[in-house]
Amino acid sequence: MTNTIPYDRNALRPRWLHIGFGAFARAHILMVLHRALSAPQAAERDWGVTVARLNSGRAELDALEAEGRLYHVAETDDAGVNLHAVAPVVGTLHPARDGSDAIPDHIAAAELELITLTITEKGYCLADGGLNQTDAAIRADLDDPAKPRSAIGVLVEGLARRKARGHGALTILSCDNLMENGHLTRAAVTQFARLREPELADWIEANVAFPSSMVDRIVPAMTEAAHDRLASHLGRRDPNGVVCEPFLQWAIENDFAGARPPLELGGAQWVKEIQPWEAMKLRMLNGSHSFLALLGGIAGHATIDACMGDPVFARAVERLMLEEAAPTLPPLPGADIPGYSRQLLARFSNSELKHRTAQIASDTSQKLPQRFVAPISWHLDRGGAWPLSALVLAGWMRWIDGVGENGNDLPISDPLADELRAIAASTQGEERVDAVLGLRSVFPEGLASRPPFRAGVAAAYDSLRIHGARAAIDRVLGQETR
Ligand code: CS2
Repeated sequence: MTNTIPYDRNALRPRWLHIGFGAFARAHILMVLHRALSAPQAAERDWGVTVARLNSGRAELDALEAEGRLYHVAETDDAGVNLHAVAPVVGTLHPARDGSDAIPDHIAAAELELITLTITEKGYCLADGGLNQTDAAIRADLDDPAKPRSAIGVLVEGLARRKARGHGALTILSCDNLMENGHLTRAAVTQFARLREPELADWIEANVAFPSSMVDRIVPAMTEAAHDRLASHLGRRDPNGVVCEPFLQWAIENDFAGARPPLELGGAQWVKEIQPWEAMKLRMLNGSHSFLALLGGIAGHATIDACMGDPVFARAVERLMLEEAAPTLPPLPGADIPGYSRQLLARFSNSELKHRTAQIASDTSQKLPQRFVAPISWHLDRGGAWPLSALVLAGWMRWIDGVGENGNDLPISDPLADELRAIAASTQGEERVDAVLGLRSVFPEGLASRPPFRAGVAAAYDSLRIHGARAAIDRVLGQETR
């Protein structure tokens, strides 16, 4: 049954703007606020959120308005379903519907205190830990800053208007799967601002906080089948409804510019040092996801739970976590790594989610750096073994052929799609390995130029080509790795 809303929606004020109203934000960011507002001990019950999309998604926002700004989240696993009506949204914004001034003006409003972002890795337009000044969207926004289209351009234009109106402190909180996502957001925003006007960059440095955060909840993109499953619980279709797992975690660096919502009442944790949390989640959960998605997809598994039903994949992913990811992690007092990995294996096996391998394999060029570059470098520095990580990189090289081992489609959806297709069309074997490892935005020179790195990846790619994904993994499992 849907629970009733335990807070007064009329009391909510637009103190918070969320950019990127996708499935993840609905089931995680807004859900945490919903829980916090619902907590009987909540003192502040006026944190309302305006939700925005920048490009696609206008129809979803229109549908949300039509539904009275309310949507449903079904938390589900093999034990059952918990259905929630989620209602902290107080407004919606889309440039194509509301004009290009709407979001920047909203950022300038005195009442706004917090902006959260789920714009995916590529939304930050980063290169080498800072702004990618050659990115086409960034160039276009620098040429016409008052009509921005990129998230960074929109944030900076909003902050310029906020400065002009004399309104102060604001917090911008990144909720994407990047290491030190707050620092990266600060770098992208202030560098863009400095290219526009140095004074604006100085103002941002003095007035805006960019805490980092680690977010975790598995929320597959909604499919027709998922909408049908949700409707079977809800009794009707909800265009903005989401199906997700029961697990939720949000660790947030306690570094806000002003007031902060009582997110701890919704399950979030305020932490001093975020890096160990980020590293643990990105390398253990997300790294394993890329392993299962790429190699499982190649082997013909359509979903993560199907991979987990295959004993070779299930054993391999546990070993990847415990032997290749865990040793590389910075210390996190109190962390129970074996328990965390057992919990991850159970989460991946959730057969209600139908999390598509092809979805996780999208944007792999944006994901590999934070999931694998540091762990592999760690092993190379110490002469450690990283054969399963090598297979992930090899899997990406194989994925771009576009067809899996069962004749299944392997879609290439990636900001580097054109380069990847060109590499796939013109290279094989060692040449393919060198061409992919030559993608500098993915593999930094310092790693790509290390002979044992290239040799490890080339051997994995060979094994994958000769034996196929499952047998290549099985051969690694059968070996003594140290
Ligand atoms: C996944 C993540 O698509 C992906 O790359 O690894 O979206 C993952 O489901 C979340 O980070 C879980 O918190």
